[in-house]
Amino acid sequence: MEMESKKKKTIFSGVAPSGNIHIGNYLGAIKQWVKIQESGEFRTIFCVVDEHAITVPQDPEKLRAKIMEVAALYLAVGIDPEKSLIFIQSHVSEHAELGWILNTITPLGELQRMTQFKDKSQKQKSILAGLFNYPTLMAADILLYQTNLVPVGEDQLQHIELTRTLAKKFNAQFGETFVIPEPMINKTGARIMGLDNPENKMSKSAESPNNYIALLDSPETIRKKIKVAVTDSGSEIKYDREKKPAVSNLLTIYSLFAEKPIEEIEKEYEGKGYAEFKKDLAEVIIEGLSPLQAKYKEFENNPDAVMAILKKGAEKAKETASRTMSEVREKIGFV
Ligand code: ATP
Ligand code: LTN
Repeated sequence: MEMESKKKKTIFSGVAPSGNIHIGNYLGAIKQWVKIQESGEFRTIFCVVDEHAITVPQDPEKLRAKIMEVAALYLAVGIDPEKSLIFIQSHVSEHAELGWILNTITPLGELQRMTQFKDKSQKQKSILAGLFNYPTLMAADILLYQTNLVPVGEDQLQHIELTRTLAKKFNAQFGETFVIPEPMINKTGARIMGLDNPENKMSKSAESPNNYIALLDSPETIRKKIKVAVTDSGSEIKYDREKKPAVSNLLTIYSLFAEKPIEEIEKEYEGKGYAEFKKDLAEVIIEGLSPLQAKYKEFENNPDAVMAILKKGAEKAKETASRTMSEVREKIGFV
C-alpha cells in the first residue's frame, strides 16, 4: 500500500476564498478535481488559498465566512477527505515561508509580465506588493508538495509557467529539490466567458453579478441571470466562437452540465429561438447544481465537522511541506 502510494503522481490545486465561486470555477477546475480524485490514480491535494485572497483588501468577518464557504463547497462537490487532502493555506505556515524564499530568486520582470496582475491591478485604487507577488506564493503552494500536475482553468497557465521557471532555477542554483509541475487543462470549459460580456472570462470579481452564475445561486436567480444573458445577432443556436461568442459560451455551459455533445444540442434546437434555448439552459444548470447545493447545506449547518476535516488535512499537509522546507533551508545555506 505504502509502495503504491509512493508511486502516485501528486495533484495540487486551489481556489481563493474571495467573491462568489461560480460555474466557471466549477467547470474549469473543481469538477475535474473530483474526477481525478475518483480515478484513484493520484495523490490529490486541494487547498483553500486564503493568503491569496488577501492580496486585495478583504473584510475580516467576510473573509472568515468565505473560507468556510469554499471549504464546504469543496466537500459538497465531492472532494472526499478520505481520498484527498483538503486544508486551508494559512494553517500550513510553510506556504508563506517558501513564498518568501522564491521571491528572492524571482526576477521583477517575470512578475511584471503577468496578465492577471495587469488586469487586477487596474481595478485597484492602491496596488499592493502582495498582489504583485501573488504568483510566487502560488509557486510555493505547488512546489511544497512536489506536485506533478495542477488542474486549473486556462487563465492560470502563465502562473504555472512561472512556477516551472522558478523550480528549474532553484534546482540549477542549489541542486535538485523540486519536481517540475505541469498544468492540466480541460479541453472544454477551461475558459467560460462572462454572461454579460462574452469577450472576458467569467470572474468572481466582476462588477455585476449578472456576469456569473454562482454555485449557490437560487433557481430564481439562475433563471433571471440566464434570461438577461447577452446573445448574438441572428437567431440560430450554433457554435461559432468567432461570429457567435455569446451563444457558443452558453452552448458550452449547456453541454458540460447536460453531459451532451454540442452538436447534439445544436440539432435539438434547430429552428428554435434563443428564448426557448435559454429557458432550458437555466433548468439544466439548476438541475446540475441542485445535488451540490443540498450537500452544501449539510456542511453549512455543521461548521465544526468541516473545521475538524480542515485541521486534520493541515496536519497531514504539514508533514510533506515541512520535509520540503527542511531541504530548502539546508540547500540555501540557512543554519
Ligand atoms: P478572480 O476573477 O477574482 O480572479 P476567478 O473567478 O478567476 O477570480 P479564481 O479563484 O482565480 O477565480 O480561480 C479558481 C479556479 O477557477 C482556477 O483554476 C481558475 O483557472 C478557474 N477559473 C476561473 N475563472 C474561470 C473561467 N471563467 N472559466 C474556467 N475556469 C475558470
Ligand atoms: N491563482 C489561482 C489560485 C491558486 C492556485 C494555487 C491554483 C493559488 N495557489 C496553486 C493552483 C495551484 C487562481 O485560480 N486564481
